[in-house]
Amino acid sequence: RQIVSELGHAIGSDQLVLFYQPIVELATGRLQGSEALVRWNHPERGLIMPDKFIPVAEATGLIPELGRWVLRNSVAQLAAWRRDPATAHHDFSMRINVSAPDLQSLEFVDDVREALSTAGLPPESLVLELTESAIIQNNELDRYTLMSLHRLGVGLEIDDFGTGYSSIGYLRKLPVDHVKVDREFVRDLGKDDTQLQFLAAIQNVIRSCGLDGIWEGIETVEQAEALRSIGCTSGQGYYFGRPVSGTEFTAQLKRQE
Ligand code: G
Ligand code: G
Ligand code: MN
Ligand code: NA
Repeated sequence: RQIVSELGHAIGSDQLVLFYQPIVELATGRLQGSEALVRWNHPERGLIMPDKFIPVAEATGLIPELGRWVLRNSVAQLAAWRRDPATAHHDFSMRINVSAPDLQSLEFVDDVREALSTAGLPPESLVLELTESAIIQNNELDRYTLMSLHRLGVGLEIDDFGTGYSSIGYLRKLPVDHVKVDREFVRDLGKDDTQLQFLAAIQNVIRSCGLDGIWEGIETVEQAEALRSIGCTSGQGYYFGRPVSGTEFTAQLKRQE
């Protein structure tokens, strides 16, 4: 269809843009990193959100090319922030979303290694966000790719945790470092008295597996405070900042210093 050829063209002609959303330390509000979120700046239709074109890219084989574009550009942006003394945060990391088909490509690990070395960044400055379904496909190639990425030293994160159909047993088995808990859990805070205890139990499971939990979808100060009160350390959401353009995020970084 038309969108497929247009998207193929868009990737090669600077129509994609990355927005960035802050990830903060809940206790202090200190910036820990950002998640890169792609948008398509279509010449006629304006800014198109990823839920409209990522599934198309996944279904039509465009994902590896789109993923490489996101990888290179996000890492270049992080390097630029680190180079400029006005925006340099030494332990600030970049998170990118990785699609299931990316893990099935043997070149993906090489792409990641090359993007980091071109940008002159250490592997731990990049965190790859993978959905439960991408990570639990249980095939040898995915497992091999995951282990290779882990050995390379990039951070691995399970995204949208808790919404899939997989068991929590894999938290102890997979080579992941971070778990981003799906925003539906925070959204339901305040619906009844037991929800906060339920979130505390999730956080305890994550911690007891030696993993770092990131809580997304935080929209109010009350939600941030409640999460902090049960020992959650990292968060993301409109309360701390919406996804914004690179220019705007750079301005926010400068204000933080
Ligand atoms: O930015 P927004 O909240 O609209 O993102 C919607 C969905 O699109 C999220 O699930 C997010 O993970 C996904 N997404 C955003 N950017 C990218 C990207 O660069 N690559 C992939 N594969 N998915 C992305
Ligand atoms: O699936 P993933 O976690 O990558 O999705 C990120 C998406 O979540 C982005 O589209 C972003 O716009 C959205 N998002 C980020 N913070 C919030 C929030 O506080 N509330 C809601 N409803 N969506 C959010
Ligand atoms: Mn994500
Ligand atoms: Na998520």
